Amino acid sequence: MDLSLKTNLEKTACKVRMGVIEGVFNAKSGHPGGSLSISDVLTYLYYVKLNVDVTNPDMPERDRFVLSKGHCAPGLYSVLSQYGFFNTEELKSLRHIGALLQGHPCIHIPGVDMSSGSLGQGISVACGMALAGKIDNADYKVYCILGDGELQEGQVWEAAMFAAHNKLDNLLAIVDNNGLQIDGKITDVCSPEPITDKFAAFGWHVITMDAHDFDDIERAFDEAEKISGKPVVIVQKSVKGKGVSFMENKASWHGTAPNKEQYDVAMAELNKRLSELEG
Ligand SMILES: Cc1ncc(C[n+]2csc(CCOP(=O)(O)OP(=O)(O)O)c2C)c(N)n1
Repeated sequence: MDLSLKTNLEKTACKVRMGVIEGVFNAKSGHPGGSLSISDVLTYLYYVKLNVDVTNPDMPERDRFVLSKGHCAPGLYSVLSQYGFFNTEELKSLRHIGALLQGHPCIHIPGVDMSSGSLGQGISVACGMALAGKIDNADYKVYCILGDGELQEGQVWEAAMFAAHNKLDNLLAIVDNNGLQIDGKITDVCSPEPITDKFAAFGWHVITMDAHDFDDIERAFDEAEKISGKPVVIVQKSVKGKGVSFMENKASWHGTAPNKEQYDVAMAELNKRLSELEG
């Protein structure tokens, strides 16, 4: 990847992470861990891949994005605000009564294509959007992020079967394989492993990538672009809480907001990282 593009993406992802912390801190609730693990791929999607227009969020030919693990709304809201769908100030009223940004993505928010939060449903809707695109001969693509804990939902596998049956090669799913869910390791609670073999058995083209390395992200998305005749899934190896040292790899940060002291430490770390990138 071009070095200046890579640095710019890293800087943006850092700002996306700051927005996540800002949001959950001000809400005093919300989901930082799984938002931080998808901050890089969200940044890549919005700044490199998705054909979307902030001045026309409902543009019919836009690429669609569904956050199937809807509890990670702080990550989605943060990237949407960075990209310009709405003001970053909105993040400070996350989850407040009457505010634009509620705890889970809602379709009335500019840039949000689907309300989500009930795990398993988002990928099913994404399949429907992709099938509609095929029927309409439209050339938009549908992107969908799922959690690895979310794979415990039976509905995910109905959708997986449906997507392969209908040869939905305009659908790209990304599984955020951070290895943790609300109350511990996915492999202790109810293991969805081997994730790659399962999707392959369901008829998908499977790609793996390092979720926090933009060179590898580009490689994976480039490979996905070349596949036709079947849906594609990218299983990204990620770190829950990535970018905030005390949140990394800790299930306890799944749905907990930082207090003022923790907020200050997190922001200081992210600011330091941003300054390093800005050289
Ligand atoms: C149908 C349904 N059951 C339960 C929940 C409650 N819930 C919210 S997040 C979560 C764990 C999800 O784990 P994972 O998909 O791995 O998310 P991540 O670690 O990426 O945040 C659960 C069970 C839900 N949102 N929907």
